Amino acid sequence: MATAAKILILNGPNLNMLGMRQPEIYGAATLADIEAACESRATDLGLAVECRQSNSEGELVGWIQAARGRMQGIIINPGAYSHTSVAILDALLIAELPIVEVHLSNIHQREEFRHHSYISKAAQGVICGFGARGYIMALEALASQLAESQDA
Ligand code: CA2
Repeated sequence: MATAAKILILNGPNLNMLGMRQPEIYGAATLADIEAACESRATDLGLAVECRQSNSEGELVGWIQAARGRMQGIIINPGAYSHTSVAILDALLIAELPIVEVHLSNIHQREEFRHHSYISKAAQGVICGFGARGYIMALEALASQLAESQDA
């Protein structure tokens, strides 16, 4: 049996606080809930996931660099670094992997400074506004794309 494709799921600053404050914006699920749901859906889809969260830009860059050649895709919610980080953008471009950017909230309905994401330039697609379900949608998108590329 072929080994399962591996997807790195990265969450940026403050997302470790999910479920504790501002549920009207970010939902009631904790990061542990989201990661458990991703692990379960990934198993159904024949994928393996590695989930990591950091409040540090450098740590996120290090994990993206390490994913090159080891992972088959990246799902990333860069949190506030979406709106500031050329370093994370560059790391994602270097990774040469399919990347899906996820935001829990619809960043386009929020303050103007959240409307632009540096990360989107490296992303194949962006999912925002669907809450925790966005991560599952991202996994499903990568699974069908990986299956298509294996068939080709
Ligand atoms: O909507 C998203 O997923 C965001 O990436 C979340 C970031 C925000 O800076 C982006 O503009 C959009 C913030 C994450 C903060 O998470 C919190 C968790 C619990 C309580 C308060 C904030």
